[in-house]
Amino acid sequence: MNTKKENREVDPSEEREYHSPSSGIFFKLKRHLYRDISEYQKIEVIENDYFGRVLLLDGLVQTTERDEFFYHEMLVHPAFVSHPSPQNILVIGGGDGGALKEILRYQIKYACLVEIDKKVIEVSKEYFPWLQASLEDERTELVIDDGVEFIEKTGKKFDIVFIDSSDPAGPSASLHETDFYENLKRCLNLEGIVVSQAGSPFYHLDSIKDKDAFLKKLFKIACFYMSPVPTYPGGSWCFAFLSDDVMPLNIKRDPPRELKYFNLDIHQAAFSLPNFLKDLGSNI
Ligand code: AG3
Repeated sequence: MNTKKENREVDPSEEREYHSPSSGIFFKLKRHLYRDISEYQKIEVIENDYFGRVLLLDGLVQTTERDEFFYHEMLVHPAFVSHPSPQNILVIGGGDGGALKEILRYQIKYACLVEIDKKVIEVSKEYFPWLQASLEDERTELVIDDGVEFIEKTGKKFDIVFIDSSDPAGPSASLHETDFYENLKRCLNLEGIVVSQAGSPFYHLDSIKDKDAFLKKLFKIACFYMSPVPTYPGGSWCFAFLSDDVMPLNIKRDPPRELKYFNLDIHQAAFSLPNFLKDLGSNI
């Protein structure tokens, strides 16, 4: 998480994300492709020799061409292999389109992408080629709206909802709160699943523990799983799997063959947690 900004050196030849006040990740700039401040946040796309194009929102790395598959495959496929019949899918956030690209690999009826910041969509369309293709798919609907408001007013119900937010600050903050998840339950079909990104098990443990406490009150099945994501703080990331009916380790289908990271062995292993996360208590 981005903490204190004082005393931060600025080197114009690189882009940095601080993970603590004294450590973080840097990218040497091949060039700046885009940099502007939207109604909601600072949006940047840079080019780096190793990672290719990198999208940052308010200075936080969201996705890179080279390692996006870890995060997007692990956000999407665990729910798809465990749901009995996923047809109507919702993504809140995820304006870069990486999650949508994974969802559209399945034979679904409808995928709705709700992104608050239309600038993120415009910029991602230009710099991340998979977004344009996913938006052109006839099963996709793009809605520019605040995810919290969309959930409050929609009459639609979904089989799987993915919360592809940024960290709990700025426009994403409310997507990490109890009220949002409470409302979300109304939009779930029977056997519905919610998967949300939950932060770094190393840097954001307190926030993961808070979430665990309120999520277990709301969902019968509420557990975390983990995946490496090389460019995120700490290099590994937590996801929450939430449902009243569906057990994640009860596999219903094979994943697509063409994936780079996810397979059924990885799925099984991802739900095994290190000791410092175990006291969260799994209920699967
Ligand atoms: N969603 C998760 C981004 C979290 C990154 N946090 C950070 N770098 N501190 C990203 C959206 C990708 N579709």
